[in-house]
Amino acid sequence: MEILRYTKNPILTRDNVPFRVNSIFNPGAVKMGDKYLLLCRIEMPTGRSSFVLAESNDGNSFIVSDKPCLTPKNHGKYFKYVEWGIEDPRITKIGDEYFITYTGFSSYMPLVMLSKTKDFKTFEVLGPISEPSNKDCAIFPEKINGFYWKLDRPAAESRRDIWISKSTDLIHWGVHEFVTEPIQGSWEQDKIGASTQPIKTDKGWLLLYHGVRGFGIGTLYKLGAMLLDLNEPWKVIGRTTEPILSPLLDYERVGDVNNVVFSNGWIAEENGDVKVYYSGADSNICLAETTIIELLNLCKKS
Ligand code: BMA
Repeated sequence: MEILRYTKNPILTRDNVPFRVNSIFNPGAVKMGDKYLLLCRIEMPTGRSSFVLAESNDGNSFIVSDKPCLTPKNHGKYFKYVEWGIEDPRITKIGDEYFITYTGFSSYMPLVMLSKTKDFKTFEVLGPISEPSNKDCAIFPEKINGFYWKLDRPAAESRRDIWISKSTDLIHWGVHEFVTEPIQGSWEQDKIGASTQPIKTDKGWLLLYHGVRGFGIGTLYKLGAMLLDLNEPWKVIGRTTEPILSPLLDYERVGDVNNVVFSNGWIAEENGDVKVYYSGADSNICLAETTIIELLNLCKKS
């Protein structure tokens, strides 16, 4: 079963950006006080990506800032790892700081970068937290068994699986362990990767993930959900067998990369509602709405 799309999708396109960009897509999402924030990937006319902030009071209509807030040039001694762009931010609030994991792209190939901020105005770049090739990194919002944990997606030969590792300081990571792999013969058979920061529920950690299947001349990116054990987060205890969002509408079918729904940000409200921010065809920002209960039920059907 698919989750509900917002009727006014897409909520942001490049026409809403007050400066010249090719596209705006794949935002990280978080609530700061009463404000909904999207840290959006913008592909600049050069074809390299940076981030810009968009703000909203209701989570539906967003105003995009008048200039990028984080660019490759802000990366000082790490510039060589992000020279070709920074992509797909995921935001996790820990204490009063927001930790942002994202792809650094360069001739060294994609790796996971980490920065932090308190206000989304100034950012401290902490550096790479993986070797290449790795992407799709999401940090859990609290310590489990005395450690911070992150999910990521190393590219090992032809394998594209989700792995987990732990840390005491969010900078040094180790004890890597395999979590799960694409299900063969299904919509996600070629690659999977964590989409969003995990949300804590009393049944386990909820995670959105993307799955990819290649066919003929193209690929299809769809979204699923899984539930990870609360205390042993490397254990998958539930998983959707069918996608919960697939590219069906024109704004998901046609764009810079056709037939893609991709997400790296969602916001859980205190009442259990969940706003999933996603992009159609790598060319816009859209909203879909669900609840913790619906997601838990969908994960049960595995
Ligand atoms: C992935 C990432 C995303 C992109 C998706 C679909 O590998 O690069 O940024 O949205 O492909 O093109």
